This record gives sequence, structure tokens and C-alpha cells, in this order.
Amino acid sequence: MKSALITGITGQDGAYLAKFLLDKGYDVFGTYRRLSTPNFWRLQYLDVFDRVNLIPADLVDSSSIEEAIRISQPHEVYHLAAQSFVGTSFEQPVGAGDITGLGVTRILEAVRTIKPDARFYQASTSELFGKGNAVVQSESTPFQPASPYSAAKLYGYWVTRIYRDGYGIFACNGILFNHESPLRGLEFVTRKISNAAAKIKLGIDKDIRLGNLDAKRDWGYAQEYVESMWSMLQQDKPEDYVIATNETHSVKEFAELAFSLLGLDWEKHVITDKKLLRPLDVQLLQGDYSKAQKLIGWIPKLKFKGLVELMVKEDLNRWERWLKGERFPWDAPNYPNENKILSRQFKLDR
Ligand code: NAP
Ligand code: G4F
Repeated sequence: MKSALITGITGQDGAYLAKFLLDKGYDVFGTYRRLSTPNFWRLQYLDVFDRVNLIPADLVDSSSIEEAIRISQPHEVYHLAAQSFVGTSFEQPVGAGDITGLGVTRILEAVRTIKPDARFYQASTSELFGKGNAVVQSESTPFQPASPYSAAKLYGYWVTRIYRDGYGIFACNGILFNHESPLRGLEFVTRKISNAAAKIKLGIDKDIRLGNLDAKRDWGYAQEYVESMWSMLQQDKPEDYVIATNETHSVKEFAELAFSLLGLDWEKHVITDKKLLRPLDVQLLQGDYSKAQKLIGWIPKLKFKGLVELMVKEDLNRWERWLKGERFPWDAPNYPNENKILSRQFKLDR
């Protein structure tokens, strides 16, 4: 039986990937952080919590990462753990470099010294393209990161290539464009909107505050994107691949569609708030996935409209069940109202 180690198994992609690999017959190990309150709701939601092996590890602690490799003896390592929210990386830039950047070297060193024949997947990102001016981005588009998060990911991208070329590790970068789902964290704009639209529909809330409505993203479905991670590691040669839908839509379009699916007018409920603007933002992402289609046979199936519908329906359903008194593991009831979060204010007048 093959074994796989997933760092960040408690996150959106970690949970979907765990289910995908279990269904393929893998022995799945996942790292998680010790928190004062357990955080396994996604694994429970997908009904795989009892089928995975859990190993405590933190990306800032090399010894815990080495131990995770020793215990799991993995054939494949999927390095998904990161401080993954771009907004937070502006507030905690040093942590972003340590966790999201150096964390990649810590795990690659553990692979190199303990299990050098393990195949390695690095969760790279379309944020690497940042403020570049290509209209559609592919593997050959130059990188121009625009946040501490993407600068750290750029380091992770290159160190992955260095371990591939320098030490012969089978290491791949998946340059994944934004991918969403009902398991997405509530701070990301898609789930923030689907959750708010559902609450407003049911009279629990009245409005939602958003920042840059004009930013455009290439949004796909997380459950499909994790399959590409596995495919990359099954090839004869390690390579880097863009995974995307090749469609782009603005935050405003997302909000408009989400609210209209519930019979609501988004303009009556969305308040734009300068406090939610980032010091720098990526304005346009649209990915060319033709290399992945050609070499690993991956294509996106669920596109923008279907994805918005899936997320809105699921959040509405959860809130309806919750209001009826049903109790189940999920994140929204415990999430603080954004007005209560006193985050760093950025000077934006340039
Ligand atoms: P996510 O839901 O935020 O999950 C991140 C995971 O990393 C969580 O399990 C989290 O643990 C863990 N983590 C955070 N800090 C850690 C630390 N110091 N030590 C150990 N674990 C830590 O992110 P995602 O959407 O699944 O994304 C997975 C990966 O793909 C990330 O590297 C992200 O940057 C990258 N990526 C995501 C997208 C996207 O659109 N989703 C696109 C491109 C690349 P807790 O649960 O304890 O917080
Ligand atoms: O949903 P977001 O926070 O995602 P972002 O910044 O694109 O990053 C995500 O995708 C990356 C791949 O390209 C990943 F690497 C990364 O880990 C993460 O998964 O923001 C999307 C856009 C931004 O332009 C942001 O400024 O939406 C804009 N936006 C407007 N109002 C907002 C809001 N974003 C958030 N989170 N909250 C708002 O209220």
C-alpha cells in the first residue's frame, strides 16, 4: 500500500486531497497544529476523520517535520501547509516568510535526509504572477509577486526547483489559481460572500463589507484541483504545471451572482470599505492550463456559475439546518463579526 503525507490536512485542500487519496487506497498521514480548540471540521464534513493518521507538526519546528517524515515513511509528500491568507501576510510579514517560505526548505531538507525517494508536491500559486501585465498566465510568464505571501511562495517555488535539479528529488510545483468550495476559509472573498448572502437571505444579517470589487480572479473548484496534485506526482518526470479554468471574473460579478441566486439585489447589501483594501493587490488573474491538459490530462469541469451556485446553496442549507436546531461541525457560527476585528490599517494614499 502506498503512503502519503499531507501537511496542512485540516485546510480546504488537505481535506479534499485526504479523501481523494483514501479513495485510491493510500495510507494517509496528515500533519496538524496543536490548537486549544480542535479544528477537524473539514475532515469530519467529508467523513474521513476516522480514516486518516494524524501527526502533530508545525512548519516553524524542523524536528516535528522530520518526525512526520520518519513516522509516515511517505511515498508521496503533499506540502500544502502555509499561512495562506494574503491579507494576513501584510499584517504578519515575518511570519509569512518563516512559515510559507522557509517552511518549504524545512520539509525538503527532511525529505532529502530521511526519505529522498519520496515524491514531493509544492503548493505554488498564481499569486506569483502578481502585478505582471500578462493577460493570460502560463508556466513561462514572469513572476512579479505583490505581497509578503507571494514573495514567500516565490522562495518556496525556487527552492523546490533547486532540490529537484540539485539533489534529484522528484519535486513538482503546482501553480494553482484560486480554487474554492464550501470548505473554503471564511476570510477568503468567495466564502465570505456566499456565507453573508445566505445569512442576509435568512434575516440573520443585513449587509457585508468588501474591499476591492474590481479585482478579477480565475476561480475553480478545489475538489477538482487536488486531483491534479496527485497526477503531477504520477508522471515519469517532475515538472511544474499551471492549474486554472482560463476564465476570469471580478469580485463584483461574484457578489452579483451570489445574491441574485437568492433573489437579492447585491447593491442593497454590499458596502465598500477602504479598510479592506490591501497595500498592493493583484488586479487580474487568468490561467492557461494547456500544459496540464496535454501532459497530465487535467481539465476543469465546474466553472464560475456552477461554483457560485454550489457555495451559496451549501451555506444556505447549513444556516437553515442550524436555525432548526441541528448541530454539526462547521466554522461559520463561531466566526467573529468583521467589525470586531481590529486589524492593522494600511496607509493607502499614494
Ligand atoms: P488553508 O485552508 O488555509 O489551509 C492551510 C493549512 O496550513 C491548514 O491546515 C493550516 O492549519 C496549516 N498551517 C498554517 N500554518 C501552519 C504552521 N505554522 N504549521 C503547520 N501547519 C500550518 O489553505 P488551502 O486553501 O487549503 O491551500 C493549501 C495550500 O495551497 C496553501 O499552501 C496555499 O497557500 C496554497 N494555494 C491555495 C490556493 C487556493 O486558492 N486555495 C491557490 C494556490 C495555492 P490550521 O488548520 O491549524 O490553521
Ligand atoms: O479571496 P482572496 O482573499 O484571495 P487571494 O488574495 O486571491 O488569494 C487566494 O488565492 C491565491 C491564488 O491566487 C492563493 F495563493 C492564496 O493562498 C489564496 O487562496 O481575495 C481575492 C480578491 C483580492 O483582490 C481581494 O483584494 O478579492 C479582493 N477582495 C475584495 N474584498 C477581498 C475582499 N478579499 C477578501 N479576502 N475579503 C474582502 O472583503
